[in-house]
Amino acid sequence: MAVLLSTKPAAMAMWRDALLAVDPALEIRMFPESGDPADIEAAVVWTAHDMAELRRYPNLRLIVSMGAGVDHLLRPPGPPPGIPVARLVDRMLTTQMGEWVLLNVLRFHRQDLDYRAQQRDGIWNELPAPVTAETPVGFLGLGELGSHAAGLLRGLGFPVLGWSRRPKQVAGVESFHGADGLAQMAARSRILVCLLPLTPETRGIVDARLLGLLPRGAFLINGARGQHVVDADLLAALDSGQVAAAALDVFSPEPLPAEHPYWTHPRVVMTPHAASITIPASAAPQVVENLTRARAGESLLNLVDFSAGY
Ligand code: OXD
Repeated sequence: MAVLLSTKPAAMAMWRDALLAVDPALEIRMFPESGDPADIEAAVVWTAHDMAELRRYPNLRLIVSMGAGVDHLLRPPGPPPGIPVARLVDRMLTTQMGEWVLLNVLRFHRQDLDYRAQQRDGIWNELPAPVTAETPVGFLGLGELGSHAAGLLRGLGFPVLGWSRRPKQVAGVESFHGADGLAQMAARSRILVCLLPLTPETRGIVDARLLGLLPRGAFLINGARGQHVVDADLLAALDSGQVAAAALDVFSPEPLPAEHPYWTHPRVVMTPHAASITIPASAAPQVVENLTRARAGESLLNLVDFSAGY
């Protein structure tokens, strides 16, 4: 039996080597060279893989997303019925995202965009001192990534608020849920960080209404999916000053077309979906563990809940 890998060509060999380092007995096939479809028992795939293609493998018993997000697996037609899907919950992914959030919160909190602009123009001018304890940071999403980043900010003394679909308690975080909770949290968030899973309910959640509820001059940080943000609404909010600046790692579509206004907007800081990149050597042990569990008919680690969409 074999494991099918499907990802960017540059990452394929790294994944193969990482899986073989955990279990040298594995047979690895690299898509599109899948060999006999009957051999494939697990598919470890990233965003470009077509879910219809996975219906070709009659003995498939496990699908694994190569990242934390699974929206790509849930796109129509979705995974083959009855095949369990697992996502990655990985310390290195969580750590990287925490660092990226921290970088951008501090960038905005410490007026770095303004100081850079002043430096460019040769201006020596001290801006008002930022007060950490008076700068609430609101998180959309309190899953693995959100709770970890929230904890880092809490440790620095920021008041931290968090909104999740279902009620959730995270130490040191004032939590909100539901539509009313979202509005209450937004009204207090000087910096809004989106780390939500992409589901039909969260698509377009960062729209003119939500941005309009933020305190004037708030900041947006999006490390989740481009489809969470209504781009025209964000650009309008940036241009009116309702949102002072945005840090964006994710876009719709990706790569972002060269003519998109974000590229040159003076108040947008971009990274190319690089906030948190899967390191195969870190993720491989849980993939192999899930394969062992799937073979034994045991419950999987980080199983995707299709009803919740993540
Ligand atoms: C992920 C991502 O889902 O990198 O892990 O976007």
